[in-house]
Amino acid sequence: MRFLSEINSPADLRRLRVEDLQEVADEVRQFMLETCSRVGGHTGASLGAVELAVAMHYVFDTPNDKLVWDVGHQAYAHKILTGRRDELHTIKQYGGLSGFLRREESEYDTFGAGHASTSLSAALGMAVARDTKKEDFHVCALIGDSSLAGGMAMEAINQAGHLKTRMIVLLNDNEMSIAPAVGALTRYLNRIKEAQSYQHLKEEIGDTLESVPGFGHSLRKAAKTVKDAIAAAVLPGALVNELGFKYVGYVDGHNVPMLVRALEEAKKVDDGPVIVHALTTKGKGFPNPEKNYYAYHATGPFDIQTGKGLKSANAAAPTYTEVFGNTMCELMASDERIVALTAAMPDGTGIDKVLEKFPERAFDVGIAEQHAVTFCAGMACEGLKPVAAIYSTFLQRGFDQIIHDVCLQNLNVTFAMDRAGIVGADGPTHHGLLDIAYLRGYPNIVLMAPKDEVEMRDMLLTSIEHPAPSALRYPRGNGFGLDITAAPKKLEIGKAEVLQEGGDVAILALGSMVYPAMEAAALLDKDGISASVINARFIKPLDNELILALAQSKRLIVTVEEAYLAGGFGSAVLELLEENGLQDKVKVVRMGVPDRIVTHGDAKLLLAKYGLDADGIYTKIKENIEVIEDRRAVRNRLKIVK
Ligand SMILES: Cc1ncc(C[n+]2csc(CCOP(=O)(O)OP(=O)(O)O)c2C)c(N)n1
Repeated sequence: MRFLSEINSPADLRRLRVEDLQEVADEVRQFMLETCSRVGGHTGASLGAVELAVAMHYVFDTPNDKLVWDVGHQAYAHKILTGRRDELHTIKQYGGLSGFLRREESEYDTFGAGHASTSLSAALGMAVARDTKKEDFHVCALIGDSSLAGGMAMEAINQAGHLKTRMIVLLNDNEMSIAPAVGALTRYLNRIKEAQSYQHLKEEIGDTLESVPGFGHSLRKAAKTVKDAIAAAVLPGALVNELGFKYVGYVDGHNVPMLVRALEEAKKVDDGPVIVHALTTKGKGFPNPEKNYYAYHATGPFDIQTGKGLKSANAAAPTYTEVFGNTMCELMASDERIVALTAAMPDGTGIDKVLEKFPERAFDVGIAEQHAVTFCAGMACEGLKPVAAIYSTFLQRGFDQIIHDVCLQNLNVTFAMDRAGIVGADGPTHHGLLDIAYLRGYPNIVLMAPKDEVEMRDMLLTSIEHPAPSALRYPRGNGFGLDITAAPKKLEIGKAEVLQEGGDVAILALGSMVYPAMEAAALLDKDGISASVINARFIKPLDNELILALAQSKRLIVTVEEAYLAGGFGSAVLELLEENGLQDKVKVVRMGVPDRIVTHGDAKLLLAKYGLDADGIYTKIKENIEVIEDRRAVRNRLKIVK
């Protein structure tokens, strides 16, 4: 590497000549490919933004000038150029670099990211702070075409255009979200491109007409007027101007000198916001020529020659996501009122299958979770049965809509919350640990968590058939490989499942924690402690009758959930006991995630860290029960540790 090995900060990059930058970008791309082929990552997204990162760090005086990245999944080149090159191989691993941006990780990460569409608001905030403090630096936000369509970004455009704040938006337009970009804004951006091409064509035609002897000038004039009229109608750049933004573009987002020129032009605009429109190709340079766009966005380790994934071909059990997608197809085939929805995650949620099979009853609304929820509410008002498949973490965006539009009006909307719990490598921005807390506190909603994929099918049917709001939460990853050929059946709402009866302690386990609880009970049994294991199934409503009976008959109840403890399932159990005056009758120990930010890394490891596995449950119960040996009795006596 002629240049890259000497670039330890953007200042090193800025010492180079513009003519050398394309080679720098090539080296960055090669380095990224070599690293990602070994450790995986958001390979495709980041490969597409290599030249953008090089140009931005060249043109802007970072970190004095502020670069704000949207989502942050495309920022690997930024990490490489800002002193993190040698750590890139640790990306997304426990103790390693974050897969997104974190202020604690680097002074060049000016704003944390992970969820989409935040960059323009944050950048505008920084620009306004700069002006308020009478400071002088540039602020440049980089945002993808799909994230630009997110509600927050639109709201920021509205305010930036109104305030006329000096800031730069670099639009990374690859016509892709994770799947192909959808929506009217995508069409609009395409029209800008068409109009720009037309502008170039017009200039060429103009020159040709000019050269016609005798008539040249007047012909050109006429052509100009007619064509300008057409241009005004089709030139969607006008809309950009109407909103108070200047527009530079479009430019080839893989041509560094051109990008440098465009950004230099944008820097000169000092009376308001400006958009630089760069066209890029997602996965640029990825070795596999096959157009597999899902593979381009994020990859595991791959063969650097062929681009083929290196994951073992072991036949793993189907994921919850796959089972969900297939079950939706089954249920939709027999009930025409069921409609399905994803917010820009068709493959991630399993809705891709539904979109294929029932294109007229399935919707990809783009990165628009808030809209998605109220859109479902509207459909439910008219008798449809919408199922919104949204990751637990992204549904946080739709909180008020769930309350105000769905629950308050008691509408039949089902929220299928994939990736509930600890998700692993994507880390704190993506863990789905809050859904119980944010959904439990308002009337009308039924909230449940299946212990396995069979129960997930049952819960999906139960939710859809329940004429009111409901949500089911299920984890990332594989199910247990159970037989799922039986038709889903409706469950009784608010009824838990007693899996094992035991006298000493009751383990109330939720969702993903049910099987580990069974294993823990088996370990306890060897130590002479007999445990009841209850599959809670419902967080709301709780199985009051069962829990109150347990409180009367047991001296220790342990609740286990893969969620934040604050406001969680265990809290609900405690509240129930308190409401019934039983809080002093039984000791309750809650297991879950404490009030800490959970880092990124292997999910198993993180779960173990918080005691959320069989060993952890076993150990916790042992800490709370003292076995007092009694040789004369059939069974040892047990003492609850106060
Ligand atoms: C609120 C939210 N919803 C969904 C996602 C999942 N997600 C991550 S990247 C992405 C696509 C972003 O597309 P775009 O902005 O065009 O950037 P590109 O990946 O094409 O560079 C999506 C949907 C997210 N990060 N945040």
